[in-house]
Amino acid sequence: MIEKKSIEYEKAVLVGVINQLQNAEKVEEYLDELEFLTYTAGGEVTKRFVQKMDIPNPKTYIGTGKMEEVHAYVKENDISSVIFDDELTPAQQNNIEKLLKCKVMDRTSLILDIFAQRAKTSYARTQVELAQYEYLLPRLTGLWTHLERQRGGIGMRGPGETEIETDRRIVRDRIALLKKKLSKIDRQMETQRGNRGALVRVALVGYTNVGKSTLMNVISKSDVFAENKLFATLDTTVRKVVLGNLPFLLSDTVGFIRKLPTQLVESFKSTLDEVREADLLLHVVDISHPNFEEHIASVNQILDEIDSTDKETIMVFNKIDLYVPEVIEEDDLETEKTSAHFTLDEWQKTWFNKIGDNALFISALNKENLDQFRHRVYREVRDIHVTRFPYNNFLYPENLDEYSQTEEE
Ligand SMILES: Nc1nc2c(ncn2[C@@H]2O[C@H](COP(=O)(O)OP(=O)(O)OP(=O)(O)O)[C@@H](O)[C@H]2O)c(=O)[nH]1
Ligand SMILES: [Mg+2]
Repeated sequence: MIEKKSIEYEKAVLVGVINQLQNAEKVEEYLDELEFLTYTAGGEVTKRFVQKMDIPNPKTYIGTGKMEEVHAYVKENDISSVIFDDELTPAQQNNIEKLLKCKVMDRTSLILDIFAQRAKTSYARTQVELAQYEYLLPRLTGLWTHLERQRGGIGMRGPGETEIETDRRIVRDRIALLKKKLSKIDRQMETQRGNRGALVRVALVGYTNVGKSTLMNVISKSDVFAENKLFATLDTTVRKVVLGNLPFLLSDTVGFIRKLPTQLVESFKSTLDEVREADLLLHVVDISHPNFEEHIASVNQILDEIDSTDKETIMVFNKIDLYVPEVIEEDDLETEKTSAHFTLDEWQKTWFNKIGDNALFISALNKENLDQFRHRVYREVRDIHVTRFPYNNFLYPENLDEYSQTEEE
């Protein structure tokens, strides 16, 4: 498991479906994201297939005619993977693999693959491996031959047990082992967190690639890996940051995505503990992304899954340097104004009306409005600190021109 070494770009095609829940435009946007995921995993997309259908075909997800089209293209162009935007049932995945004779993946398995590629520490690798096995368990078929080597005959096979049942048992054992390993690390991490003392804890959360690590780096002057690919960060980094004379802990963690596989959320629970135990969330949003409102909703949904929705939250709209509204030409009387046409000013007003000064607009890359950001965070952290330690009356200067100190944990 987990092996995914050299990256040479494999040719892939994408498949999406238009239905009552997602119109043609949405599907294109989802496929844009799927293409970005494919690229992150080391694939190059050469074609997209889209079909309109309300109810998916239980055997092959898309219809027979469409499947033939895909098949012809795959054969002709030496395609190695066909990637579906929606989750396939284990049976569908099997059937399609047999028909197309190439790798068949869905969004979930692609995300798992990226996580496997990106997991560096043994902790992250254990979490990903667990998620991979849980995804695989219902998908085990007789074709899963590489287990044969590990099985090593004697004592492994009960009387009358079929091969596939043996495979399932091996996987279940492995899952149990990984869970045990994780809970041991969890206890260690809990102790570590307990040792951090009485500092206020702030966590950066948000969709993947919105600039969390970049913001972490400029605020804490640290050097967390950031790049223009999805899921650059898997492991949590915690830094002690001092604003004025007020120290607090800032953590940067894994980004979220639409339809984040539940297996991953489950096995990353401890990584997400950092979020769950935070006093304040900084929800970072990439305002230059056309779907940023949907991203906010996806993030909120995952926060809900880990019981973290009622936390104090500041919305940080990042990448204002890249934001360009759609424009309606003066002689165009047809197009109706939507939020896509909002200027940055209009967005600021809209959010100010919703949540007042809990909305900030910055550019972490160009360091725009960072002073405002620091002041807002300072104020919030100070309030939390004062509430928690009412008798701790050291002076907090309102002048925050000195932010230079940071320390590694
Ligand atoms: N133009 C612009 N680019 C930015 C800004 N902030 C971050 N970026 C870029 O956005 C990309 C993603 O940044 P990261 O900091 O890695 O994003 P992240 O949220 O940590 O992403 P994951 O760890 O993958 O979830 C990088 O290429 C950054 O240089 C910004 O304010 N403006
Ligand atoms: Mg990051």
